[in-house]
Amino acid sequence: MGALSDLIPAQDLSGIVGHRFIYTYANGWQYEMYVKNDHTIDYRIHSGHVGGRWVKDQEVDLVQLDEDSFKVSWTEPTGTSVAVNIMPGKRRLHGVIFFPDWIRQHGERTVCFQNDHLDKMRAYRDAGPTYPIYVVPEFARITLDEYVGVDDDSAISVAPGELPEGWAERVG
Ligand code: FER
Repeated sequence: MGALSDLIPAQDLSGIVGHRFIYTYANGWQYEMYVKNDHTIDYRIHSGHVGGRWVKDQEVDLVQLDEDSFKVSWTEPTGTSVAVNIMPGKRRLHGVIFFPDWIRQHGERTVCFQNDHLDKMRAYRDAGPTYPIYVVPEFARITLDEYVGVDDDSAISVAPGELPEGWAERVG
């Protein structure tokens, strides 16, 4: 029997916690994730199937897999599940989104500031249909990685459509 310390690598999350990432998937969908702390993200969706959607204080599982390799996983109140691998040094990311069928059919129902509509999202989730799950696995290029600091509620505080022109196109 091996010790747990042989199974679970030492966790240094400093390469990701407090950072804002803007990235564009190979299918053209552009996302922004702020890693607020080691168990919470805020995010905005700039374009794609549910472009315009934004969320604060989503609980996530965040781990370091290896040097320059992190994984963020969670389930939304809508029933969508997401697993994102982030390699900041390589400016590479891979996301897998598992959408319920009702969001494939009616993505616009989730396009809002979700925090103001949590009960409605859970009602949609429970009404379904859930299956077949619409799986979207894509690589992305990280175009912005900026250190904002931990637990900054101003990092993501307006809708994607309310940002100054060119804001998501900043590189760095
Ligand atoms: C991402 C892929 C999907 C992401 C968020 C989602 C913040 C959220 C999907 C949804 O609930 O519609 O890379 O990063």
